[in-house]
Amino acid sequence: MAMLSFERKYRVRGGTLIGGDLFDFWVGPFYVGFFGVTTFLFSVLGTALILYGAALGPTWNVWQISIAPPDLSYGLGFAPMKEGGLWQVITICAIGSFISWALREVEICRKLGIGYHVPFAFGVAIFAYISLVVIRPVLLGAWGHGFPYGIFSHLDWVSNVGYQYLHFHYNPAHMIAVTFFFTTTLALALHGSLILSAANPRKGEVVKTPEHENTFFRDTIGYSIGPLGIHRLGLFLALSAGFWSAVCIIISGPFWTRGWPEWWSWWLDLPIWS
Ligand code: 07D
Ligand code: 07D
Ligand code: U10
Repeated sequence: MAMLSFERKYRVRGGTLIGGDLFDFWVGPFYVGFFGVTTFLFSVLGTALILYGAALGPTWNVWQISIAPPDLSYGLGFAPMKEGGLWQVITICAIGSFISWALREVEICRKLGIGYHVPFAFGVAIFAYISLVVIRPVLLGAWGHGFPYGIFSHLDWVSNVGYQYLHFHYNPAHMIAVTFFFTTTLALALHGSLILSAANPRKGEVVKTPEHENTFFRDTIGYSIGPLGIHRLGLFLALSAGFWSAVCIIISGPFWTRGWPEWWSWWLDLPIWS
């Protein structure tokens, strides 16, 4: 079925989580829905506040614009707008718009009768963000532990927090997360190349089948995970990367305050060496 006639067939009312028929319509290609409206409102307000913060700040250089969180001395309280309150409201807008976006995805899934895999996956990214700006700051007792909203300033934050623990590569959860990120790209490279090799042949040649794909890996490594399996694996790898990232930063500070290299002394302290 051509895309346009498929869209006509599925663009029917129903499946909304909230608001009934009220916002159950499309604007051009975009489905709106109650959560489209909340996404829109949160993102317009958040963006406007970033622009306001930039207007206050010393520069219009996009690389250097930065909205800093409050000073640590404000703890978990509200700070005045110009001293980090802006960061706090922008954080609320960001969380509001990310969660609205995920719920709008859920409504679209319900209309289409497909699973909730995509919003679930986005939920893991949202969890990673919330671990940085809510969970860890709350566990450490100050919003000032969140990262600043600026292109280069957030890189400075990552580097500073990394060196605060001496050598962040020794964080075991960071190792697991990094390994999952690397494995995700390996899996996507293998999958993308395999599909193109079979499904996009040279002019005049026939398209090959999933049997060809299976056989390639059986011949090469003795096992094929199969056409559905590789997508399950890809999703697992990518979500695990995000999940272990959240773990690696939540444990840094709230559950381990010394340098990460020192964590490994449990190995030297094993009774079997003495
Ligand atoms: C390709 C999908 C499209 C999304 C894009 C990002 C904005 C920000 C706002 C100036 C893959 C749009 C960008 C809306 C503009 C203002 C106020 C996704 C794709 C193109 N980072 N980070 C980047 C964010 C964190 C780190 C780039 C966001 C953590 C490192 C971009 C968040 C840590 C490097 C960016 C976030 C961290 C980057 C490219 C939120 C650990 C780089 C991102 C909300 C996770 C790279 C100059 C990209 C770079 C980079 C955005 C959080 C580390 C500006 C929105 C605090 C080490 N980050 N980041 O392609 O070049 O993502 O930086 O959590 O090297 Mg970052
Ligand atoms: C948080 C993004 C969420 C995004 C959302 C959506 C918009 C809309 C609109 C485009 C999690 C945003 C959408 C804004 C845009 C339009 C229209 C994703 C998030 C919800 N590290 N490290 C990680 C590596 C070092 C350090 C994670 C590698 C050094 C710290 C990952 C190396 C030191 C932190 C990772 C390396 C250090 C991390 C990041 C190599 C510094 C974190 C991925 C090869 C000296 C962060 C939860 C991630 C983390 C993190 C990889 C090196 C410090 C595993 C490969 C040794 C302090 N590092 N790192 O989390 O875990 O994505 O955050 O050297 O906080 Mg690291
Ligand atoms: C996959 C796949 C598969 C496919 C696929 C894909 C995965 C089975 C079948 C999909 C993959 C791709 C297409 C490949 C490329 C994708 C990436 C590299 C990922 C990164 C993506 C991007 C960088 C694109 C990001 C674009 C976005 C998020 C769209 C932006 C949308 C809007 C601004 C409108 C949002 C709609 C809302 C909020 C709903 C409500 C709508 C309205 C109220 C009306 C419309 C309003 C507006 C247009 C104004 C909106 C303004 C906003 C939000 C604020 C902006 C701020 C200001 C400065 C004002 O597996 O195989 O093939 O294809």
